[in-house]
Amino acid sequence: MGTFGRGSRGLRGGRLLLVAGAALLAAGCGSGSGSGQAAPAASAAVPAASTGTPATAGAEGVLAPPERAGTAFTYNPALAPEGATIKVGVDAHGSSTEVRLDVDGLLPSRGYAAHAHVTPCGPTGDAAGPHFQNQVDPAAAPGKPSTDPAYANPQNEIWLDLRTDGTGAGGARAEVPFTFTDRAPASIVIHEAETTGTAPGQAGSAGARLACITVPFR
Ligand SMILES: [Cu+2]
Repeated sequence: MGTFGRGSRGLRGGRLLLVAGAALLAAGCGSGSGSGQAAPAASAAVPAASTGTPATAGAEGVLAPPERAGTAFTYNPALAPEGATIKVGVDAHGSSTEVRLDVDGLLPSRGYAAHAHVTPCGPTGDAAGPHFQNQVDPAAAPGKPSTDPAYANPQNEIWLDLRTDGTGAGGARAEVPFTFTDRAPASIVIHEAETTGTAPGQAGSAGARLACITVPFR
């Protein structure tokens, strides 16, 4: 009799299963970065397939044209085909943040520049706004993006340039030395250029916006 109520306690972990999928996305790199740290207690509720640190936020979507897109948009199906999958995992580690981007179904053996942007995706690529910057470039303004390497760099922004394999799959991982408090990015944009510019006056530039996924970063 005394044991009657105890069997259901494990149900408390059910909500954690929602984040388990995102954790698997982040685990794709297999870097094992958390090997020296004790696993959070919450991981006990995650099925044995969990192999990496749990992602604290993220999103997953299938590219669709704007008129049918919900989370993941393609603005150029020739270069970012409809049906391609985009996955983003966001994981805070103390004072730094790891962001992982995984794609499948893009063009094979091609580079794509990608970054975190400040607003959610919308009907056109412009909707995502400029790049998220931890320290905001005071010289930037609407229609005049930051191109100063002192601000437009992969320590102050989140750059996820990747190169696909022969099947169109690929991924990138960024670890940046900041977390999100009052401000956070809201999307990842995939650009036409194969890599992001770094020279003065071109830093952060990567050409037309091909695709976008709206991502909660916290
Ligand atoms: Cu960008």
